[in-house]
Amino acid sequence: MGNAVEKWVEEQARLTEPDKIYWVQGTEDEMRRLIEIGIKEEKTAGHQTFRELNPSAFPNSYLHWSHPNDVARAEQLTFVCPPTKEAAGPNNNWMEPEKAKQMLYELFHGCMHGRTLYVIPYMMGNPASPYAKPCIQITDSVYVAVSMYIMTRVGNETLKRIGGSEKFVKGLHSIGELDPNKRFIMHFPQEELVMSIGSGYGGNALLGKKCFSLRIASAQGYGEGWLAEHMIIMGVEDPDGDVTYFAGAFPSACGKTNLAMIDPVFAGYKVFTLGDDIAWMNVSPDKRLCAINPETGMFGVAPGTSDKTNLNMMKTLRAGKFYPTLFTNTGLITTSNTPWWEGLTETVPENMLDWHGNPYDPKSGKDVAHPNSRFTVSVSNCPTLSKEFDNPNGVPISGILFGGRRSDTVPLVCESFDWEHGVFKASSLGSETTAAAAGQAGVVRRDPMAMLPFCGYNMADYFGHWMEVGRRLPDPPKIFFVNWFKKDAAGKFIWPGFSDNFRVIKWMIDRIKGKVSAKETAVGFMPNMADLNVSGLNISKEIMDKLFELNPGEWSKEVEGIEQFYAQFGTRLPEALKRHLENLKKSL
Ligand code: GTP
Ligand code: SPV
Ligand code: MN
Repeated sequence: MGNAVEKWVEEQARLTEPDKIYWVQGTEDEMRRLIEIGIKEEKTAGHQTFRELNPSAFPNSYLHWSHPNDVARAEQLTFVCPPTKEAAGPNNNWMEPEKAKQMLYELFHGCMHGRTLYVIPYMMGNPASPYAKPCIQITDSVYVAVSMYIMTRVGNETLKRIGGSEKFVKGLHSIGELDPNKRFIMHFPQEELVMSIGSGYGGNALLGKKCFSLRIASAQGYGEGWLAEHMIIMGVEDPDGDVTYFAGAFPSACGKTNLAMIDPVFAGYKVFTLGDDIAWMNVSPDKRLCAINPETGMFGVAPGTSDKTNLNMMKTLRAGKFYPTLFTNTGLITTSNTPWWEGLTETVPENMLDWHGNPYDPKSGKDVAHPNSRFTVSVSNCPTLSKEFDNPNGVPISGILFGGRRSDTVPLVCESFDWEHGVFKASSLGSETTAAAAGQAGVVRRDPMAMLPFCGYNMADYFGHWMEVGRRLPDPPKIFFVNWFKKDAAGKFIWPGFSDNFRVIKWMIDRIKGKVSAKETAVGFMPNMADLNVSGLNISKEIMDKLFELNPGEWSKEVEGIEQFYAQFGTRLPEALKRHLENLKKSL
């Protein structure tokens, strides 16, 4: 018997009984071979592992159609299983760990008959970083294996790093029977172990992403004094030549990827992308909050992405360099052999296959692409990638944004009075649900710090942890709250969004640099209208008022929603949050 990794892999192979075991090395040749395997895999009912796209339009790009029941994160089937239910908190599904494992052993037993078991050694974070973590994922899906190449640092470096140690993150994944009744994504934070069966979809199957880098890592960060967050990281250079780094949390499908590579609408500004989904933030030796992105790819929402809304992403998708680019559950224009999704062009082209692989009938009123169709692409293809991307120490964060999808109530932008008030507001963040998770879309739910589905321990403790981290920062980042998604009575967005969001980012930089004052309101500081540059926008005074309105009726409903959400945490909820809620009630 060899080292701890070999021993663990052998145990998983005895359980899952694959035909073959293959240790992934991470070379270019190997990537090609796995893609070839995927291209040859049998097609069942539209489900297709890989299909090569037109290389002159989208080089090194492949289309994937998943099983139609396997298109989003399955929050109901996701469990976090520390020893006690209290440790998991009311925010997680929990099962007694031994009971959960017994159930999983039965499901995993023999699940890889006739298949290859791929062993994928990978790092989350630059191996040179003190914050990086070595991980091993096992999977029986080539789609997952190829996705891992794009999203993480795959290769033998990890095995070297683990060496004789027993300490590495373990992820066992099988697509099983793709049966929603036999689908589970279960986390065992005490053992740094994730077991996932029955789904090949990103967040359920790429176990380094939400499962490890958020759920398990957040619990580790709680013990070790750091934060694992559902956040973008970006740098903005201003005309003075200063670069201000921001981190920003928005719930799934609420604008992170778009913001991370935003086109600054003003001359003299430049945006540098460091991450679009996950940030690990540590208090550095010089007491600044420093963020790294542990990933190397972007798993982005396709619908709505176009040359008009996000030209930088379109350039990224067309770059197709070393790493392949995957399109999952988009439509296909058969004449050009290129992917298509709602919003890519204004009208639906002819000769379209929908995401099921069926000829598209424009009169059907159905979607061409699944609303949660996505692309998987390497950050190395991104024209705005920051030169600090690989910095082992991360970048110092001066501003943190939180946002959600709110048709009403929440103003375009507002700054918290201080760190603790910011934690209060973030803990009560609400957002309308989206297609990124299975279930009803468009209903407001509380999604603190955009982490409701990803916090791997009791959220009451998480709120306390956020306040504790703030106390260790002599000059903590300013905290801002934004809402790009206010609508009028007809259901139309009243703020143009996308690159025009940069107008709000510029105000934040001015605040951080102490260049402008602000108005104090019941919910925080809001801009003096003269300081928010909306020139060239053709936006009426009425709409501007609406964007910053604090409607008493809407806010009393909001406060009720927060109270209800807080109630489930009982006495575990930090006193300071209750106090801030009382203050808010009074000042409204
Ligand atoms: P996840 O990958 O699920 O975590 O999503 P995300 O937060 O990265 O969201 P993303 O940037 O992919 O945007 C999701 C959807 O919102 C896409 O359809 C975008 O086109 C749309 N969107 C992004 N920013 C804006 C905006 O400012 N205004 C409007 N109206 N839509 C936006
Ligand atoms: C999200 O749902 O927040 C995503 C996609 O970023 S997934 O990786 O599937 O979680
Ligand atoms: Mn996300």
